[in-house]
Amino acid sequence: MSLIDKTEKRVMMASGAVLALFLFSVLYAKGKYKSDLPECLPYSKAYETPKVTKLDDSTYQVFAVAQMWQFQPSEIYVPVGSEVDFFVTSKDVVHGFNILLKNVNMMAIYGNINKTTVKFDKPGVYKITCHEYCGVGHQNMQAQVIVNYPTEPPPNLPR
Ligand SMILES: [Cu+2]
Repeated sequence: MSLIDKTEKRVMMASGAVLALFLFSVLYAKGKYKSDLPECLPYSKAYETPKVTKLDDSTYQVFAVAQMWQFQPSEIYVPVGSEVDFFVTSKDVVHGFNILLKNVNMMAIYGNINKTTVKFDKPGVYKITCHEYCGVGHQNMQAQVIVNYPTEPPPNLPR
């Protein structure tokens, strides 16, 4: 006679199956949507200085710093087709870092660096919003990524 009840065994098997399905879904989604899961990097003071660095014609690095109640830099200009690495940190409380239409949902945390990579294939203005309540000025906390053609757009393309 077994020490584990039959029903208990079934529940354990079912939990195992759900767990396996969950892990599979996460890995599948990561592959299918080619999502670059946010990473945590070792902290360095250097990331507290907001800046946009051009690595080459289509690769940029942004050190985004959140603080009550603004993001810096507040306007980031990149050409269409750019791949942008965002390194996000906070100077005070926990802020959110959400890029509209780009599936970016991160936290900006004091003493931590979160990194994600975003490819901007279409021109437009992509709003960055703080979506973690951070105090009285929270609703004003916005920035934007402005994605433009590198030079004049071809005449048959809309602006
Ligand atoms: Cu906020």
